[in-house]
Formats: sequence, structure tokens, C-alpha cells
Amino acid sequence: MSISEGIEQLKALLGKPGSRAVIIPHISVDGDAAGSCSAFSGALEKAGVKCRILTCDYIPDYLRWLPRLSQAISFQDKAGYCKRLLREADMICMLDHNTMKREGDLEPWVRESKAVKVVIDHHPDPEAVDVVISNIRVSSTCELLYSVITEIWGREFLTPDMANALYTGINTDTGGLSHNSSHPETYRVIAELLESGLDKETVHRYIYETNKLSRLRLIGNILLNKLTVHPDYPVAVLPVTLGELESYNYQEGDLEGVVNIPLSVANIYVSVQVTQRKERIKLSFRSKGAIPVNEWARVHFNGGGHLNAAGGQCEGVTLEEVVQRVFDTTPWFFSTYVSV
Ligand SMILES: [Mn+2]
Repeated sequence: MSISEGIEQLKALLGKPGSRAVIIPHISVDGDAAGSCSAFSGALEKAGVKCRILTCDYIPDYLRWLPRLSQAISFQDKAGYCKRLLREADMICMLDHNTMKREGDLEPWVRESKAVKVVIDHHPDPEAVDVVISNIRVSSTCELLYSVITEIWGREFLTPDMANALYTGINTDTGGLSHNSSHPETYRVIAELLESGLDKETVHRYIYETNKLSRLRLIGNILLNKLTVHPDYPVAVLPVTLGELESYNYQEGDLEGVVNIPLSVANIYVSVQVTQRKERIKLSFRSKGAIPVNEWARVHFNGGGHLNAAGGQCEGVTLEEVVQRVFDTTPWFFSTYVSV
């Protein structure tokens, strides 16, 4: 399905008066997922579609300022209500993720729902749902959503709130326009968002200048005491235990961006954060240049993602075992995927 076919199909769905939509971001909501949910729910409401944002976990504090995000309903708090909304919905919009597997506890109820399912996303290989609007060349789902919204309703339709939300996704998914943002179109979209009332300073202040002392100390401890570099390869590993998260009063989003920090060192090309959570060990991979960390995540850590940014997870193993697996599979990864 081409992007314009997808947009045409979405347009036809929106033409039905009184329809009800549910919007879902991926698990561990980031700036792009939150920004796209905020902007799209604003657009749908303005177009007369009733819509609710459902999350399988929680919106992190640094993103709760986004319009309509503080009213998102968490499955953790109101499972019954979420199930009912999914059952009664005419349309379920999956934003910034390519498969229902990224919807945590919501997944079975989304699968079961008879609603028309729509994916708007920039990750490779989207699940074949009813309507797929996917483009892996854009910087972010928010950049893609800008085209979706303006093609359906026109540029005048965008409000400053929507512009701020879309910019949040573009900015955070590119690490502040540092990676995955060499396409001129990204800057045309930003220019048009500015014309629609984007308040860039306010967005930056909310995203980057809203710190807590406990978060600074958590990050400081990881960088000072935990960061390890592979003896033979340019790989940094950042192990984080559950105990550390608890003692520094961790809240969702506190470690956002930390995995990128080691890449600022000239001779480090890959950074892997290994975080112990209650039920599983989560991995986050970042790389510089043409090093496909998504392959490493896919083959050894039940994950995947983009060339330079990927994730994975392991269950039933200790943090130490996963860190060891990262070190042990490093020679395989470099010999298979990195030409020197
Ligand atoms: Mn994204």
C-alpha cells in the first residue's frame, strides 16, 4: 500500500460521522509517540471524531505537558475501561510502532477488536493491518503525520498545539536534529510548523530543561561507575540495576537519551544500555555511521529497530548474564556486519 493510498483510505474512514477512534502509542512512550498521539488526537477532535488515547504503561513526566496527553488512559489503572473503548471503537490508530506486539498488555484486546486498524509509522516491516501509512525515510512519525494531516485537511487546519506536538517528535527522534535528519524535507516541515505557530523555545524548555536532581545523580552514577568499554571493540556498555533505579527514584523517561552519551567519545561507535526492569532485562542499542545495531538486537536479543537505534529484551536471565552476552557476541557482530 503506497502512502497516498493509505491516506486516501484513512480519509474515507474519517468521512463517517460520529465515529469513535482510539489512539495508541508504543510501550515506553517517547517524544515521537507522545507527540504524534497529541497532534493526531487534536486533529481528529477538530474534525469531529471522538477519540481517546490509551497507553499500556504511563506517559513520562517530561511529555505530560503535551495537549491531551495528561488525559491518556492507562491500562494499568483502568483495564476494564480500556477494553470497553477498544471493543466499541470504529478505528484504532497505532502511532510510531509497526506491530501490536509493541502495545504491552493492550495487545490482545487490540487484536480482538473489530475496529479498523490504522498504522502511521516509520519503522521497517509494518504489520499488515487494514490501513498502513508507513515511510522509513522520514525522521519520525511526527514528520510523516504532518503530511497525513495536511493532505487530509490542508495546512490551515494545523493549530499551534499540533505544531508543538509534531515538532516534539521530530526533535526528539533525531536527538535534537543531530541524527537521521539529513533530508531537506524535514526542515521544510519544521519551517511550515513555525508558520503554523510552533513555539520552539517552549518545546525545548519542556523537553530538555526540565530536570530533577535525582535524575542527574542517576545519570552521573551510570557514567562514572557503570560505563564499561569492551577491551577489543569500540563498544560501550551501560548496565543499570533495578536497585539503582529505585534508589534514585526513577521515573519513566529519566534515562531518555543517556545511551547516546558514550557515542560522543571519538573512538566509541556502539553504545548499549542494559537495564534491569521488574519482569525483564531491556536493551537499547545506538551506533554511529553504517553499523546496523538492529541486526545485533534482532539476532541475539529478541528485538530490532533502526540501523542506528534499536532495542531488545531478555527474560529469565540476570543482568550480568545479558551484559556478558553483549560482550560475548561483540566479535560475531563486528565480523558479520562491520567492514573494517
Ligand atoms: Mn519514532
